[in-house]
Amino acid sequence: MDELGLCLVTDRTQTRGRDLAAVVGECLAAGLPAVQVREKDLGASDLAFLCRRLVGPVRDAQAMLVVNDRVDVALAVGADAVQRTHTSLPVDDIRAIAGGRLRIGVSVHSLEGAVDAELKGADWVTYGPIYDTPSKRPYGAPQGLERLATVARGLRIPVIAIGGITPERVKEVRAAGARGVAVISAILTADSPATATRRFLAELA
Ligand code: TZP
Repeated sequence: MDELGLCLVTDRTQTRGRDLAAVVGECLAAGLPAVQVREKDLGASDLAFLCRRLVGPVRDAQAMLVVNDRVDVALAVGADAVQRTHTSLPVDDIRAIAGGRLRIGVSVHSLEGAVDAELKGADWVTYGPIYDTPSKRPYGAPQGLERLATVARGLRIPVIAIGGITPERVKEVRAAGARGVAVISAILTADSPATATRRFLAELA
Protein backbone atom coordinates (compact mmCIF):
# COMPACT_ATOMS: atom_id res chain seq x y z
CA MET A 1 0.00 0.00 0.00
CA ASP A 2 1.17 3.49 -0.91
CA GLU A 3 2.23 5.13 2.35
CA LEU A 4 0.13 8.17 1.46
CA GLY A 5 -2.93 6.00 0.86
CA LEU A 6 -4.09 5.76 4.45
CA CYS A 7 -2.85 7.77 7.41
CA LEU A 8 -4.22 7.25 10.91
CA VAL A 9 -4.12 10.60 12.69
CA THR A 10 -3.99 10.12 16.44
CA ASP A 11 -6.20 11.59 19.11
CA ARG A 12 -5.79 9.66 22.33
CA THR A 13 -9.09 11.09 23.64
CA GLN A 14 -10.97 9.14 20.97
CA THR A 15 -9.79 5.60 21.68
CA ARG A 16 -12.67 4.81 24.08
CA GLY A 17 -10.22 4.29 26.89
CA ARG A 18 -7.93 1.94 25.00
CA ASP A 19 -4.19 2.53 25.07
CA LEU A 20 -3.27 4.56 22.00
CA ALA A 21 -0.04 2.68 21.31
CA ALA A 22 -1.91 -0.64 21.49
CA VAL A 23 -4.58 0.63 19.08
CA VAL A 24 -1.94 1.92 16.67
CA GLY A 25 -0.08 -1.38 16.91
CA GLU A 26 -3.25 -3.28 16.03
CA CYS A 27 -3.80 -1.03 12.99
CA LEU A 28 -0.20 -1.42 11.84
CA ALA A 29 -0.55 -5.19 12.07
CA ALA A 30 -3.64 -4.85 9.87
CA GLY A 31 -1.58 -3.08 7.21
CA LEU A 32 -1.80 0.60 8.11
CA PRO A 33 0.93 2.37 6.11
CA ALA A 34 1.18 5.70 7.99
CA VAL A 35 0.56 7.22 11.40
CA GLN A 36 0.51 10.92 12.19
CA VAL A 37 0.95 11.66 15.88
CA ARG A 38 -1.27 14.66 16.56
CA GLU A 39 -1.70 15.25 20.27
CA LYS A 40 -2.08 18.99 20.47
CA ASP A 41 -2.08 19.21 24.25
CA LEU A 42 1.23 17.39 24.79
CA GLY A 43 4.47 19.23 25.36
CA ALA A 44 7.63 18.22 23.54
CA SER A 45 8.77 15.76 26.19
CA ASP A 46 5.49 13.82 26.45
CA LEU A 47 5.04 13.92 22.69
CA ALA A 48 8.52 12.48 22.15
CA PHE A 49 7.80 9.78 24.75
CA LEU A 50 4.63 8.76 22.91
CA CYS A 51 6.38 8.84 19.53
CA ARG A 52 9.15 6.64 20.86
CA ARG A 53 6.58 4.06 21.93
CA LEU A 54 5.34 4.01 18.35
CA VAL A 55 8.64 4.08 16.43
CA GLY A 56 9.43 0.38 16.89
CA PRO A 57 6.03 -0.94 15.76
CA VAL A 58 5.98 1.57 12.88
CA ARG A 59 9.43 0.43 11.73
CA ASP A 60 8.55 -3.25 12.09
CA ALA A 61 5.52 -2.64 9.87
CA GLN A 62 7.61 -0.61 7.40
CA ALA A 63 5.13 2.19 7.82
CA MET A 64 5.68 5.95 7.93
CA LEU A 65 5.74 8.00 11.15
CA VAL A 66 4.64 11.62 10.86
CA VAL A 67 4.74 14.10 13.74
CA ASN A 68 2.23 16.92 13.69
CA ASP A 69 3.68 20.41 14.04
CA ARG A 70 6.93 19.72 15.92
CA VAL A 71 9.98 19.47 13.69
CA ASP A 72 12.20 19.18 16.77
CA VAL A 73 10.32 16.17 18.09
CA ALA A 74 10.14 14.62 14.63
CA LEU A 75 13.93 14.81 14.32
CA ALA A 76 14.59 13.69 17.89
CA VAL A 77 12.54 10.50 17.55
CA GLY A 78 13.70 9.70 14.01
CA ALA A 79 10.31 10.20 12.39
CA ASP A 80 9.90 10.18 8.62
CA ALA A 81 7.94 13.39 8.24
CA VAL A 82 6.46 16.42 9.92
CA GLN A 83 2.95 17.73 9.28
CA ARG A 84 2.90 21.53 9.21
CA THR A 85 -0.16 23.34 10.56
CA HIS A 86 -0.99 27.04 10.27
CA THR A 87 0.77 27.76 13.58
CA SER A 88 3.89 25.71 12.80
CA LEU A 89 7.19 27.04 11.54
CA PRO A 90 7.08 27.95 7.84
CA VAL A 91 8.10 25.26 5.35
CA ASP A 92 11.37 27.12 4.62
CA ASP A 93 12.33 26.99 8.29
CA ILE A 94 11.39 23.33 8.59
CA ARG A 95 13.54 22.59 5.56
CA ALA A 96 16.44 24.62 6.99
CA ILE A 97 16.26 22.68 10.26
CA ALA A 98 15.54 19.22 8.90
CA GLY A 99 17.38 19.32 5.58
CA GLY A 100 16.57 16.12 3.74
CA ARG A 101 15.87 14.14 6.90
CA LEU A 102 12.12 14.75 6.97
CA ARG A 103 9.38 14.85 4.41
CA ILE A 104 6.99 17.72 4.90
CA GLY A 105 3.21 17.50 4.75
CA VAL A 106 1.20 20.69 5.02
CA SER A 107 -2.37 20.98 6.32
CA VAL A 108 -4.37 23.37 4.13
CA HIS A 109 -7.95 24.56 3.89
CA SER A 110 -8.00 26.42 0.57
CA LEU A 111 -6.69 26.23 -2.98
CA GLU A 112 -4.47 29.24 -2.29
CA GLY A 113 -2.97 27.58 0.76
CA ALA A 114 -2.40 24.38 -1.19
CA VAL A 115 -0.69 26.13 -4.11
CA ASP A 116 1.47 28.11 -1.70
CA ALA A 117 2.49 24.94 0.14
CA GLU A 118 3.51 23.30 -3.12
CA LEU A 119 5.53 26.34 -4.16
CA LYS A 120 7.32 26.35 -0.80
CA GLY A 121 8.37 22.75 -1.29
CA ALA A 122 5.81 20.64 0.56
CA ASP A 123 5.88 16.94 -0.26
CA TRP A 124 2.10 16.65 0.08
CA VAL A 125 -0.86 18.64 1.32
CA THR A 126 -3.62 17.39 3.57
CA TYR A 127 -6.84 19.16 2.59
CA GLY A 128 -10.06 19.36 4.50
CA PRO A 129 -12.37 18.97 6.16
CA ILE A 130 -14.01 17.36 3.15
CA TYR A 131 -17.13 16.30 5.06
CA ASP A 132 -18.82 17.46 8.22
CA THR A 133 -16.84 16.39 11.27
CA PRO A 134 -17.56 17.49 14.85
CA SER A 135 -14.15 18.94 15.74
CA LYS A 136 -14.16 21.29 12.74
CA ARG A 137 -17.74 22.61 12.96
CA PRO A 138 -16.65 25.85 14.65
CA TYR A 139 -14.62 26.73 11.52
CA GLY A 140 -17.53 26.68 9.09
CA ALA A 141 -18.86 24.46 6.35
CA PRO A 142 -16.82 21.54 5.05
CA GLN A 143 -14.90 21.92 1.79
CA GLY A 144 -16.74 19.23 -0.14
CA LEU A 145 -15.74 17.06 -3.07
CA GLU A 146 -15.80 19.77 -5.75
CA ARG A 147 -13.23 21.89 -3.98
CA LEU A 148 -11.17 18.81 -3.32
CA ALA A 149 -11.19 18.12 -7.06
CA THR A 150 -10.15 21.71 -7.81
CA VAL A 151 -7.24 21.48 -5.37
CA ALA A 152 -6.16 18.09 -6.70
CA ARG A 153 -6.23 19.38 -10.29
CA GLY A 154 -4.25 22.48 -9.33
CA LEU A 155 -1.33 20.67 -7.71
CA ARG A 156 1.40 18.32 -8.81
CA ILE A 157 2.10 17.02 -5.31
CA PRO A 158 -0.26 14.49 -3.69
CA VAL A 159 -3.41 15.72 -1.99
CA ILE A 160 -4.61 13.78 1.05
CA ALA A 161 -8.27 14.18 2.01
CA ILE A 162 -9.22 14.58 5.68
CA GLY A 163 -12.38 15.22 7.66
CA GLY A 164 -15.31 12.85 8.03
CA ILE A 165 -13.68 10.17 5.92
CA THR A 166 -15.21 6.69 6.20
CA PRO A 167 -14.57 3.55 4.14
CA GLU A 168 -17.81 4.25 2.25
CA ARG A 169 -16.45 7.63 1.15
CA VAL A 170 -13.03 6.49 -0.02
CA LYS A 171 -14.04 5.84 -3.62
CA GLU A 172 -15.56 9.27 -4.14
CA VAL A 173 -12.65 11.17 -2.60
CA ARG A 174 -10.25 9.20 -4.75
CA ALA A 175 -12.41 9.88 -7.80
CA ALA A 176 -12.12 13.58 -6.91
CA GLY A 177 -8.34 13.26 -7.15
CA ALA A 178 -7.17 12.55 -3.62
CA ARG A 179 -4.13 10.32 -3.47
CA GLY A 180 -5.16 9.04 -0.08
CA VAL A 181 -7.10 9.70 3.09
CA ALA A 182 -6.28 10.71 6.65
CA VAL A 183 -8.60 9.46 9.35
CA ILE A 184 -9.18 9.91 13.07
CA SER A 185 -12.58 8.80 14.35
CA ALA A 186 -13.56 6.17 11.80
CA ILE A 187 -10.59 4.11 12.97
CA LEU A 188 -9.96 5.15 16.56
CA THR A 189 -13.55 4.89 17.76
CA ALA A 190 -14.33 1.66 15.90
CA ASP A 191 -15.15 -1.48 17.89
CA SER A 192 -12.19 -3.00 16.08
CA PRO A 193 -9.67 -0.44 14.80
CA ALA A 194 -7.90 -3.26 12.93
CA THR A 195 -11.09 -4.23 11.10
CA ALA A 196 -11.74 -0.57 10.28
CA THR A 197 -8.20 -0.29 8.92
CA ARG A 198 -8.74 -3.34 6.74
CA ARG A 199 -11.99 -1.89 5.41
CA PHE A 200 -10.19 1.30 4.40
CA LEU A 201 -7.40 -0.66 2.77
CA ALA A 202 -9.88 -2.77 0.83
CA GLU A 203 -11.59 0.37 -0.50
CA LEU A 204 -8.23 1.88 -1.42
CA ALA A 205 -6.95 -1.23 -3.19
N1 TZP B 1 -8.17 18.42 9.96
C1 TZP B 1 -9.19 18.61 9.12
S1 TZP B 1 -10.53 17.69 9.54
C2 TZP B 1 -9.72 17.00 10.86
C3 TZP B 1 -8.45 17.51 10.93
C4 TZP B 1 -7.45 17.18 11.95
C5 TZP B 1 -10.38 16.02 11.78
C6 TZP B 1 -10.52 14.69 11.16
O1 TZP B 1 -11.14 13.80 12.05
P1 TZP B 1 -12.18 12.71 11.54
O2 TZP B 1 -12.66 12.07 12.83
O3 TZP B 1 -11.43 11.72 10.68
O4 TZP B 1 -13.27 13.42 10.82
